[in-house]
Amino acid sequence: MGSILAIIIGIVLIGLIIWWFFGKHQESSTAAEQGNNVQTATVVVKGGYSPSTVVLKKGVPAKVNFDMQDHTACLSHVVFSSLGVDKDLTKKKVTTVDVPTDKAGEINFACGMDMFHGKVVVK
Ligand SMILES: [Cu+2]
Repeated sequence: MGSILAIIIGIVLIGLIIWWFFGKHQESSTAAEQGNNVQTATVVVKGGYSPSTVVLKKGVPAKVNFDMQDHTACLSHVVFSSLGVDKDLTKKKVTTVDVPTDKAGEINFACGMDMFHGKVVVK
């Protein structure tokens, strides 16, 4: 009996690994909340970024809040390499990154090891 169980566990694990690498992960996207000449969006950091895509309006100053709910070293930093931003998310529960919206385009961000990815879309 024990070996059958081990085989089943093995098959499930292999399935999970295949799904992780080749499966089409659902990408969540959220539009920023519009305020008085400011727009804000919150990304929950927990085993990844949720949502992984934030949509910002061009020309409105933007704040993207990273709500840290993860305890792994992997996600402890968020890096916007094109902006030269590298923030330690473990200092505060919520860390705000000011994102420039002067031109339309995509700004990518990632964890400190470049394993988890998200992006900000300005349009
Ligand atoms: Cu990482």
